[in-house]
Amino acid sequence: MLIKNRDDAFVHPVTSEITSQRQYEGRRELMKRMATGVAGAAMASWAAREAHAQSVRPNKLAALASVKSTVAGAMTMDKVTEYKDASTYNNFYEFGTDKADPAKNAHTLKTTPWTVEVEGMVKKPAKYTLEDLLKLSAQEERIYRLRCVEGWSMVIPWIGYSLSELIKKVEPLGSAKYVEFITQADPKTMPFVGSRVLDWPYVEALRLDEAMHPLTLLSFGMYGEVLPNQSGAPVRLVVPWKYGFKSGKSIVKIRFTDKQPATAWNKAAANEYGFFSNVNPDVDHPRWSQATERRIGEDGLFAKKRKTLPFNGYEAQVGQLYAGMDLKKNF
Ligand SMILES: Nc1nc2c(c(=O)[nH]1)N[C@H]1C(S)=C(S)[C@@H](COP(=O)(O)O)O[C@H]1N2
Ligand SMILES: [Mo]
Repeated sequence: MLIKNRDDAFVHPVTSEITSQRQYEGRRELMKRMATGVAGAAMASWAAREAHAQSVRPNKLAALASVKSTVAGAMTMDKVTEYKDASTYNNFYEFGTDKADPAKNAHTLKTTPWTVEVEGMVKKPAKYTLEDLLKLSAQEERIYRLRCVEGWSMVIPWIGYSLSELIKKVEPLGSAKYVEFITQADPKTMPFVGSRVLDWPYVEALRLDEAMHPLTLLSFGMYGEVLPNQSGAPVRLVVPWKYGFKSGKSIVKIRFTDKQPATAWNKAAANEYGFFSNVNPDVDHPRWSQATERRIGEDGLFAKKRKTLPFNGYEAQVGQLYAGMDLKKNF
């Protein structure tokens, strides 16, 4: 039922899918009755899960737009991944390393109030509240492929605007060469911050020209709704031509610098995760091939693996950024 609503919302993004409080109560009541009635234990646990999903489901935020993107390459004809998969198969190590952990644990993340501090080599450093950020530019829906370095991919209708809109507002100095994204690291609300897998906070970075590229998205929502916590609420980056780990979640600070920042996965294993991390089927990870990928939702017994495309299929848009660079050295 939930999923069907979401598909409708995707096909008709303008159609409101807000459930009225009465309908909502009604549905919960129905599920409770089913759980306590003749349906038995299996149904009871299903209903409990469904009721939980309903209770944590965010409201559609009025500030989220559903205008289809006009940025070249920002839409794909690939089938959109089911919301259920996109929101239950996640990497967000602050909430555990299992793909199912973030959906289970991220309800403790506190997303209000939220501020993003922009600092470093800019003329106009500023502290933005989430509300200010939401209003800073017109939002669009962009359907991007996201390719994880582990060999799976998804297709997600994100909502947000080009990060370049924010960058233009803060006016980087001529000396600024890189943009660093520092994410939330609060041990009180993020149970695995402090685990030894990574150095916290989770930090990622882009070269300034990559950050300015119109495909680089500052995202507040997906599937017509605010981001669920496990997807990086309330604001994250999506850099579709790079491996997923470059897309930092739950960003609290954006810093402009002239030196290449140390990034979380690069610090953890520099030989496995380079600074650029452009999707490249010709450069294997030291422990596995990057030539193919598994599209989440297509993993039946007979599902064929997909060929991974250079720059995740966005080469026409971003290839120029790397003209003359040895992409095997600069992986
Ligand atoms: N803060 C933070 N951001 C993160 C991660 C993380 O562990 N912590 N994981 C990254 C990885 S490895 C991937 S593949 C994507 C996954 O995004 P998704 O769960 O929305 O698909 O988020 C990236 N951003
Ligand atoms: Mo990833």
